[in-house]
Amino acid sequence: MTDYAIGDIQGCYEQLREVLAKVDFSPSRDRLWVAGDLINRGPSSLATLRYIESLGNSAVVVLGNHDLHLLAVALGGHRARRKDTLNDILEAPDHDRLIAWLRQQHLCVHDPARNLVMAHAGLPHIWSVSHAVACAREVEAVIRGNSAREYFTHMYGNHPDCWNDNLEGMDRWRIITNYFTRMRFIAPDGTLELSTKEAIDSAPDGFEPWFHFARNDDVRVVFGHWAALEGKTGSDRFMGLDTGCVWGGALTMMNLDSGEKVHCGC
Ligand SMILES: [Mn+2]
Repeated sequence: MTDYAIGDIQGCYEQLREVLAKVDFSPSRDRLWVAGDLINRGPSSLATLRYIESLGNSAVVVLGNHDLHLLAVALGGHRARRKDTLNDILEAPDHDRLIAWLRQQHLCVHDPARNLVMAHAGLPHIWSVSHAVACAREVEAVIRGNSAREYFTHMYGNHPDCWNDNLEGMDRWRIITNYFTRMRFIAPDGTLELSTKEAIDSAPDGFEPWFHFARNDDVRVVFGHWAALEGKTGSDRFMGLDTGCVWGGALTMMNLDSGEKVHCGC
């Protein structure tokens, strides 16, 4: 069995199948870790979602901001945006099943045997792994439960912009969601800066990429979300897999045992 991790697919279904074929991926034998943003912006969101759902236990999936956006449109009364390519999913006969499946996915997964965490945007230095997993489980329960409609209606927003143990309800759910799915630049105290999306050298004053801060552990992190990094973090520990497939870059998949990467141009 080989475990592979893949970055933001964003509906690039053909490239997904191409990169899987390159390693002779077999769901009966191998496992695919998907770092979020399965859908949106690309041409084949529905086919991508159906395929990953069909992998069953052979897929380990965390939700990205685009996946949450689909749920916010489907459940939270938000309108699709002009650049969204979600209509094929919203109008699909198996829409309800796909949405129900998406609601069961994680915000963060931890594999202690591999000393590995996967989250779409990353892991903030202010949280231990166990705290991060506990925070993820809190919001995952909301997404699956009776408060989902309220959560998705009020999910969007940049405030609060910093973690605080005393936060409750929607403010708490929103900041946890933003750490796991939208974070790029962060301040030493954990304050998020969510408007800058460019490369590392564009850090606003007082902020650094989240993976520049020291941690009290040596956990490795697989993440996506930040295409402008072009897969480079300057550290083997922090594995950025979003190489901007949907923007004309490449789809990147990594063998989690060997660290070897396979690419497919888009
Ligand atoms: Mn993203």
